[in-house]
Amino acid sequence: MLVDPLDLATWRGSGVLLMGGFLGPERLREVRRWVDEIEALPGGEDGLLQYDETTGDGFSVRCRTENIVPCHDGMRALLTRGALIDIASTLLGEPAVLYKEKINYKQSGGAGFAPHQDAPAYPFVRCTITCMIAIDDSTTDNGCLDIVEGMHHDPLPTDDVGCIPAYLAEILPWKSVPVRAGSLLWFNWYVPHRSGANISPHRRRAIYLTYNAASDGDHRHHYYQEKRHRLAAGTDRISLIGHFTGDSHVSTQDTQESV
Ligand SMILES: O=C(O)CCC(=O)C(=O)O
Repeated sequence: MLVDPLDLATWRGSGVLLMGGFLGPERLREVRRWVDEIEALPGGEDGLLQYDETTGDGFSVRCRTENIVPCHDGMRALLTRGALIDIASTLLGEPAVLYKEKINYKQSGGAGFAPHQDAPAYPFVRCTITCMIAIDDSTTDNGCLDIVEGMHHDPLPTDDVGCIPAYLAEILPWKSVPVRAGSLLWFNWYVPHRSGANISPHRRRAIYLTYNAASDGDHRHHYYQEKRHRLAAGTDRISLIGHFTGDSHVSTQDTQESV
């Protein structure tokens, strides 16, 4: 899939690009099956990072998986070859390389994310762009992203956990961005974003792929080493910044209770 030149103007002007219908119905079914397989894998296998959260009603549920590429052939092919990397390269204006990948599951009752830019969480590179692949319809009820368009050129101040301070977040012009399952939402690392809890009865899964320009180097391995190192000191964080508003913990179990 190529990015049409008009959309490139939207991308450059806003730092955000919605691309509908990337995964057709059959491909979406296949990717959903992969997501189910990955969610059920035990943490630690081939470096897989599994994170759970305790929801308000006391259930421990999977909230995030990272470092998927070494563990899943189908996902590795989808994320590192073909159309997605081609689009990432077009949007970056030069060849792209995968920086990191994750699935956020946002189960029913799952928590949201505080206002943040991605830049403080992604060391070693000058810029990243992220692609959200909606695995389920992402809606205002189940915690779709809210973003601020046109603020994609500069870093904003951060609070003590690396997020956008409340005094600033409350005056930004947030816009909710529902995304249909199978569609893509691209945004660059300075785009302010946040999301609410999932107050619907159904899960809202999304894959997030982050790419950097190959001229900045291939840092995927380095990033995961750094993440393990920085988060080794007994923290329950799921990221290098403290944006997740839920009660998270690294998964130590092979199986989990489900809602
Ligand atoms: O999945 C979401 O609701 C938001 C995710 C997000 O902003 C992040 O993982 O950095």
